[in-house]
Amino acid sequence: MRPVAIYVAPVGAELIEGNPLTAREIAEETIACARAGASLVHLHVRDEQGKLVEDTSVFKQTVDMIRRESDIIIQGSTGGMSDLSAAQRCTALQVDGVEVATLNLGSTNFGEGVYINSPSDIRYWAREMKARGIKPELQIFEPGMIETALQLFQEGLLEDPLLFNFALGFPGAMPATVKGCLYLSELVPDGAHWSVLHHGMDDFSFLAAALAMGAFAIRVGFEDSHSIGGYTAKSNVELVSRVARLVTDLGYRIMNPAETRRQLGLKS
Ligand code: KMH
Ligand code: ZN
Repeated sequence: MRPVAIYVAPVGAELIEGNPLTAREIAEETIACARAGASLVHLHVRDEQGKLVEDTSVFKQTVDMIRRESDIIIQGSTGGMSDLSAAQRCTALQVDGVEVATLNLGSTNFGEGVYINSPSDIRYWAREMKARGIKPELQIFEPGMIETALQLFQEGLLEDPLLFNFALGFPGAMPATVKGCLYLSELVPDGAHWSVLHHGMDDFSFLAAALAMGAFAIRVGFEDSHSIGGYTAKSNVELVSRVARLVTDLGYRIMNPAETRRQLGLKS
């Protein structure tokens, strides 16, 4: 049976009911998601009001609480729309326990907003990750960003295995369609892994198609959507459980954190 990983991004920017915000709430939700099958958690450096900040105190407490109970892989974010500088956006990399971090490979519109990731900032974050032995997960919003990743690989800023995450369905960016996902999957080099997140998640069959196309992982969570295939979830655990059921119903098996770590080539 092919192994598949489930990632969870539990904290949304929208302050909806059930969105965990305090260190304890995020840690408890993450631990419950790990029990439901998630092997990696994607976390931003936020304060307890959910605002993206430079100060890592809530983030550190969250990581420590998770670590006491679970071996889930911790992914820090260098992304998110904010007024933070490039240096302020990567304070997660300084926190013990962070093994993977997102690296956004270019700029895109999000609705009426503009999500800026300039080439010089991308190189800066890639260097910071390399210096700390933190594995980048390459956030891809459109096909040109894969080209940029391959360019950074040529420059020695990225190493094998390359980990791609196709972030699809954001308003104004590449939609979450089967053909689009297939096209992106064919651009990634042999030996690389790719995963998907579907902003809004109105079409559950898209996730099934991504799995059939060879997705290494599916990411769900309130950061990307609190509904799934028309159903509004009350917690991240519900989203993880729904995807876990999909994975096993399709005849795949769910990877635990240790196996996911090995497959991703993580050092820790
Ligand atoms: N929430 C999206 C903007 C990141 O944090 O680096 C995708 C994302 C990027 O998770
Ligand atoms: Zn994020």
